[in-house]
Amino acid sequence: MSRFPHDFIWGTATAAHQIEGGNVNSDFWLAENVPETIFREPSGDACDSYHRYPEDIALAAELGFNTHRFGIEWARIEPEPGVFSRAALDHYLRVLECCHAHGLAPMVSLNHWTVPRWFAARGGFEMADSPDLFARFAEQVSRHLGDGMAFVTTFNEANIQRVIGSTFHNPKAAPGLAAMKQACARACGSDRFSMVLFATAEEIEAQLVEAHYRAAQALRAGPGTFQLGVTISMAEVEGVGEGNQAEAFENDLYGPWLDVAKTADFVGVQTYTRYRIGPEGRLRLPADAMRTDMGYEYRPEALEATVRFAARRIGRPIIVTEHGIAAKDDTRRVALIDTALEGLQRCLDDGIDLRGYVHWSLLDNFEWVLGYGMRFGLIEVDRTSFARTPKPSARHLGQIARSSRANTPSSIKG
Ligand code: IFM
Repeated sequence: MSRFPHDFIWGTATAAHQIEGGNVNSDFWLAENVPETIFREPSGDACDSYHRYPEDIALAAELGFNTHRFGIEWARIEPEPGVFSRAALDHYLRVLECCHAHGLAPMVSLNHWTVPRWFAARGGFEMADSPDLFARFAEQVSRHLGDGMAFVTTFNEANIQRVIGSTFHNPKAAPGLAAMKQACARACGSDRFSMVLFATAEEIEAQLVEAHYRAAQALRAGPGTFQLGVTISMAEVEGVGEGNQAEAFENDLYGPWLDVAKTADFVGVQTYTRYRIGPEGRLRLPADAMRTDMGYEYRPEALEATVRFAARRIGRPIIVTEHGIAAKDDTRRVALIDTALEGLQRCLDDGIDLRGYVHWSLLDNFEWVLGYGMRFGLIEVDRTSFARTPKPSARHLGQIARSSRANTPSSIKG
């Protein structure tokens, strides 16, 4: 495993809402708690990382990583429109300082799907002025936190509406979703409630693209020398049979985001599986296919395929900003990591500008509508005591990171 460059980025990823706990002012908190919710369970205290982040960061460093990806929560930073919480910004400043103190380069997600409740209730990113509001938030982040960040990404899986649209907007699921959104709107005294994860690309994508550019501008105008990227949910897309629709499928999956990524310092590749596409569209998985606990195909080779795709179609430096597996059986995580990293080594051997690998996730956490049943973590979290217990996969990946690394990346400050 020592053929990785000595300054390769080795990290683990988290997201604010999935680990912090008590994110009461966010749109998701409300959606999880209305009687009409489609969530299996509410996020509640999550991993209590809002308070336990020093332990998380120390553990990541001790395991051997040199980068820590985490989200900052807009709902905490701007609890009311135009009202910015100094205390919340200071909290994230302490998180950044903690990363530096442990030799971890902070990789900050500006948006990992959650937004303030007030923003959702005014129409979220469906509104024409939403890019202004997102840029105003980015400007505050830049001013207070810009100096401490090594990497920043605007939207997490910017194309997510295209990826899961069919899951939530199909005729079977749609009534439940509509009822939940109506209940949230009612609770806010509004006639609308728009969430990033549950909107369609038609409704919000144009504003998201604009918001990305406006936020990037605000961030670049402020302090700091961080690298700025956008992350994209990517899957290996395999065409099957003559006349297959793989190319059309791919175009539809990524929409404008490949072009957007061409303007960023790096593209964040996030990969979990493969889609096989025939002449009539996506093929069903055969009954005997190997699956992850999420139900989709277990396909470690998909990461190499998507990194090669990103290199070919985007041509910017690449960081794998998420990759992992929902698996109660941790030996599957070790196997996934080993096979995927072999593929990444082949990419490097072929001269692809791949800068790093950030594993999803540091901790077992709140997997959105599926709740806490899905175990993506390198570290187990006791749901009552919040005790953290590294799994063998954590030591395994940490050891790979440590042994391949003589120096920390040049972008680490402090
Ligand atoms: O948990 C999610 C994360 O929030 C975004 N990418 C995929 C992960 C696993 O499903």
